[in-house]
Amino acid sequence: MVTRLVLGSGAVCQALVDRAVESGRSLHVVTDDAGRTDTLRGDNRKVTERDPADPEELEAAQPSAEVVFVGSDDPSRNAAIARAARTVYPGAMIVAYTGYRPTDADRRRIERHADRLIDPGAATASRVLDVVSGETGERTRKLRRTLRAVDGPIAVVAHDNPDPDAIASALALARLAGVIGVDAQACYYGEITHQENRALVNLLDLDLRQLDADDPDHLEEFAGFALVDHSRAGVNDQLPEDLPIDVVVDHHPPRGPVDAEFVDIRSTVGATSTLLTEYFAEFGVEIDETVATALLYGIRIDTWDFSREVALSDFEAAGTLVPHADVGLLERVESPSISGDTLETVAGAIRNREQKGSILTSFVGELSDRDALAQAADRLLDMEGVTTTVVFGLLDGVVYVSARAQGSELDLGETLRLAYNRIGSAGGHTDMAGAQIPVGMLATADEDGEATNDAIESVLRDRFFDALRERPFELPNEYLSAVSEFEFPLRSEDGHEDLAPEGSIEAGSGVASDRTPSNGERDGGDE
Ligand SMILES: [Mn+2]
Repeated sequence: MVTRLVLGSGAVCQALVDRAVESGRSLHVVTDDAGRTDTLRGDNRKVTERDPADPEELEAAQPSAEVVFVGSDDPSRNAAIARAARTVYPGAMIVAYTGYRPTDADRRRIERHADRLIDPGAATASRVLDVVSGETGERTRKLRRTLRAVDGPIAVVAHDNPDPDAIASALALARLAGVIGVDAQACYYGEITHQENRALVNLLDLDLRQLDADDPDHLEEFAGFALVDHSRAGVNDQLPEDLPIDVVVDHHPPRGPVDAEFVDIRSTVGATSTLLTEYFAEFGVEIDETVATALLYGIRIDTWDFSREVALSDFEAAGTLVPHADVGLLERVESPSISGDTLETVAGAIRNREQKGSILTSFVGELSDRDALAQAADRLLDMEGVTTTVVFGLLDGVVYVSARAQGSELDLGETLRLAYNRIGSAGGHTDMAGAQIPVGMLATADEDGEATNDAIESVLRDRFFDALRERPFELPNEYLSAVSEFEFPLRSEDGHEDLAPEGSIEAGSGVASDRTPSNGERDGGDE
């Protein structure tokens, strides 16, 4: 059994412990914070009161561990704990939280001993909890181990007549294997017939091997096999049914038993390419332009340009890929329903988003095309848990606002009028509204009418939330809690409300809200 160890105490530790226990994982918490041990105690967890920064005490508390999370609120304390953990558990996967307001030096000291650093400012709440709850770390560790265990080249096989998602995933997994020193080749049976898919392969000059099932010896040279975008040998590929499979990465629910050393099937995401994009981040490998372009195309095709079966992680993956991808090349591959400019705007909106409850706001900076803003507001509305989107962008000295709502009781047109009519013009319907505000009208502008993006963003965001607050009688509870969360971004248990560094509101509020059963509220609100 994998031993999961949590060292330290604090709001993030508490959230992690609660979450892990909910999902049935057992944990061992070692902390010298006597005041915390009571709140940490409960089912499926052991709490030992010892100093985790002292190697001897740590070893006495827990002689061995596979996954270690370092999570106190204090950066220098986390550095000391990470060092002790590395001494006692040299082979463990160590995930360390930086704590609040880490200096660069703190960060470097923690990084020296940790495999992964969780930064409250950079990471989104869901990501932090996913990583610290150990799921992602363990998955990555196991994939690495499985690939490395293969003695010889691995064939990464796409399904027959592969589509862009299968092609990109095969290529990406082969690349990842290569990075950790394992020889691998992206392969497929059948034909790449679709004209756009051929164009993709040719324009990116993709290194794919076509396998020939009629040649009895064609698998001889491979020592291992991985399947992407499908999950069973002999089903939708021409491999022998009884061939031992090492790795499966897929997003389709399997129709029968899947037998492989490592299986990662997540049918909640829209594309296998999304999963591969995450592995690049988890492996700490920079995505090159070819792979990024192919993966982005894979996600777009499988989610119909983010309009169907799209999950939050698909958006996040696209947001990660766009800066690395050759978006112009994709426009030569096909005539997409979403232009390159729009895609950049949508990706920017995803990267800059802030979510308070179910309300998502984002400032995308300079626009090349007004229509892109409306499309961004539309597409972000498909994100899980989002019922309202408000997106801001700048064009020729005017700030444009596009807002969308779905399944909410909010009157967007009214809210935007209330928020922006005095400084610009605003209007629209309950579920779709917009506004235009000359930058010179914003109080933050100097004499030349110039204002920084940050200032514009905070003025517009504040006005929107102020307008929401002025109409409490129409707001369901969800919005009220979203608004108060916005004002008090982090409520740690010992009452410190000012611990969060600027820019960490997202992670802080996510951790706090994760402890309340917001799903129930949402379901109620939707009815
Ligand atoms: Mn797919």
